[in-house]
Amino acid sequence: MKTVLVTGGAGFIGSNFINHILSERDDWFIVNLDKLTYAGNLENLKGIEENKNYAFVKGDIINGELIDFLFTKYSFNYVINFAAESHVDRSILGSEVFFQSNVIGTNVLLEAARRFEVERFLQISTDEVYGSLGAEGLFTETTPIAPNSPYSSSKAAADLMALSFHHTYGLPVLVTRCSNNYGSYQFPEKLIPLMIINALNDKKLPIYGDGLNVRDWIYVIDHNRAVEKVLENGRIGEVYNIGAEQEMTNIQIVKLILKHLGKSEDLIEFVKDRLGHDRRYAIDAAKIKTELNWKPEFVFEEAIERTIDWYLQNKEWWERIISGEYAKYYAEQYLTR
Ligand code: NAD
Ligand code: TDX
Repeated sequence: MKTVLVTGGAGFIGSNFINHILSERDDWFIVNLDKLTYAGNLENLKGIEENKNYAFVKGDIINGELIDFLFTKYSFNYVINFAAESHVDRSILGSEVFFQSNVIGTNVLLEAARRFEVERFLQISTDEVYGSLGAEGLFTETTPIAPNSPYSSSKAAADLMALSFHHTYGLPVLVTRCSNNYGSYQFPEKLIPLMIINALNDKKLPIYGDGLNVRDWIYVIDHNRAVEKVLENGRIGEVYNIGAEQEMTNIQIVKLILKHLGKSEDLIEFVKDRLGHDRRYAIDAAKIKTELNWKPEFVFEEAIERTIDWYLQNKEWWERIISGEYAKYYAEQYLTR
């Protein structure tokens, strides 16, 4: 039995991870530490509280006292740090909380992991740390780090700090850099859920700039299976890219969503571009495929339909979000441009 600290487990990827692990295995005891920011939602984990291999703690990863208390209480074998402020647009509106949570928070966890001698520490990083690509080429693990937004620079700082703890102290660190995820429980500020929900509500779909920016999409379950593999079998001190070779322009994605929902393309509205908008991300995932025998199981066309259907069937989940505290930000950011 391993005790595993999962931070940020009430968010999109973390909650999918916990639901996935606890439905497939009973050799992990998971402590989910989450601050429950606007993006954290315990509804994503409905029913899990009953599981004997699960405990939830509401708290901030920058709270060193709490972190020490939890490491003492649970003697964690593994740490997986999903917790982060994750939205690029918000980092452009205000960067401070990104540095608090993403950089200082990661540092607090690394310091505790070092003192309490955990067996493995997995830092969930992102492909955005590599910056932006032109029309050709892919990010490999040796591509120089060159983040462009306050979000991605905070993630790059955390990523490099984690690797430095391996180099300096021998902390058993692993880092994953994944491409854009989609799937159930994604907060409706991100492209895919935002467009689905706006289309369902016959609201305009705001596409930044010319809509030709490219992202490389992966279904959240494929990402999480890769996380599980890297944590257990990855080589200590190594970085693993994760991606599903599924590049799409934003306009392609939006048109596909409209088609699936039977809505008119007249809903599309081109709006002012995101400041410093990265043009293209694309991941070379050869290393994880050859070393760890991982490959994506889902093809985009099916998994996006599954995702759209999930939002159709879980209207209450997102209606509570867009009518609650988040409503003001949502209205200002996405409905009035
Ligand atoms: P999310 O915003 O949906 O969830 C983040 C979670 O972290 C929330 O539950 C929030 O409450 C929690 N959190 C934030 N600050 C915290 C703090 N200081 N202490 C404790 N909990 C805190 O994000 P997501 O999309 O699920 O992303 C999860 C991780 O994966 C992030 O580290 C992100 O950088 C990384 N990532 C995301 C993607 C993507 O496409 N979404 C791709 C690659 C990497
Ligand atoms: O309203 C929109 N209109 C639009 O054109 C929104 C919200 C986005 N976009 C564009 C911007 C990007 O080119 O769609 C693309 C995807 O945008 P986001 O969903 O905000 O994702 P991105 O900026 O690519 O970052 C995501 O992937 C990497 C996650 O939010 C990060 O957490 C992750 O690290």
